[in-house]
Amino acid sequence: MKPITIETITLHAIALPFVEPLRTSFGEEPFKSAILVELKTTDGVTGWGEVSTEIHPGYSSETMGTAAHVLPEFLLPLVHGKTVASPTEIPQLIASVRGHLMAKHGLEAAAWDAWAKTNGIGLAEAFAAHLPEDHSPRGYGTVGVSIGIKPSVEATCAVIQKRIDQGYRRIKLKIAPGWDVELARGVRERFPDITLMLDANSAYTLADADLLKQLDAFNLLMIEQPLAYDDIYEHRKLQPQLKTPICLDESILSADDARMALELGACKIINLKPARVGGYTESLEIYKVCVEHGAPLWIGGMMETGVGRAANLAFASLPGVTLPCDISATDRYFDPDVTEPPFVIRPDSTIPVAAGEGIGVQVIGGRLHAAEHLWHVQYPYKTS
Ligand code: OSB
Ligand code: MG
Repeated sequence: MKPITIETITLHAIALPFVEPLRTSFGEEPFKSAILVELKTTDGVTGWGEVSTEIHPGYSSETMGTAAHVLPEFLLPLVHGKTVASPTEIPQLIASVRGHLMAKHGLEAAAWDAWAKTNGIGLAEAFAAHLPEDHSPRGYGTVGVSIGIKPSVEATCAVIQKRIDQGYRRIKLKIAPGWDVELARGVRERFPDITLMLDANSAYTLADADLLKQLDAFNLLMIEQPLAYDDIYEHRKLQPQLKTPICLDESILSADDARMALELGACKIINLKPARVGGYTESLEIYKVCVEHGAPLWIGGMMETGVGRAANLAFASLPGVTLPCDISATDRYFDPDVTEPPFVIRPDSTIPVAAGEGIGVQVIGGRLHAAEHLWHVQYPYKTS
């Protein structure tokens, strides 16, 4: 495999209107925000990565503001002019910066795309090149859809029906205190057979164990992140009280966290968001931990643009990703996205990995500029 030498990196802060925003237990973002990382190598190859930070420090402590500060000030100088034989060398180059995992992820992702393109392979093959031979990519990801908090159970059921009609075979509903047991009961009555799961985004405490136990009645695939965003210990106390498997999202920032959570019994399933754990190098380590433990694994999402979604879908095509992923079709998120071609859901709830080298989708210049303009109109003080 050929190495890459990083010549220039350009950051694009963008805002994109959502087709349907996602209300969670911590609120709703006004539009999709991200910093797209454009990396050029000395061979003239361009790689793209997505820093999928939000405006508010609700899901993550990182924001558009922290990423716009840390990338140019601290991270980019550490990689400028550097040659790497593989993108898996990027984390050690930037290890002197603590935290800022989403910013690091976007930078590393751009290097993955450039490296795969330099070597004439798709991103899924690039990931598989760092795994044992029996982990060849499948060419598609099995996916579901995440539905936000709606004004009523009726309104939620209408969206579920629309998503089922589009081909989604796994439905995830956001919950919050007061929007949980009655929601699950109402949806189950209306849809007795769908694969259903809930995501609490850390809205409960151990004192709510009796309420959470009531959710066992609804045959849920899992409940995601019921307790605190930085907790493993109390999830370990909750899991034995529930029949429903707990899946950890916010609490898992590294392969060490995943190992600890699985071995302690704090969860039975891992949600792997490459953005949350600092990139695909750490994601590959988490993947290996899950394979080793026989733990079900799926890829979560940050409502990514086509840049981030293409790479996550490539990762989701690896055979150790065993459950449907939060990677939906383009028309669930944006009209239009900043990339072409769009991702389209098939009737069996799969999305094919984009064909071609690297991420396999093209960034459309005019749409990128429009999205940059919208960001600067909304948040002129955040980036230059
Ligand atoms: O908890 O999974 C989450 C989006 C923003 C912040 C947190 C979460 C989400 C999603 C997005 O659920 C799902 C998607 O990208 O389709
Ligand atoms: Mg989640």
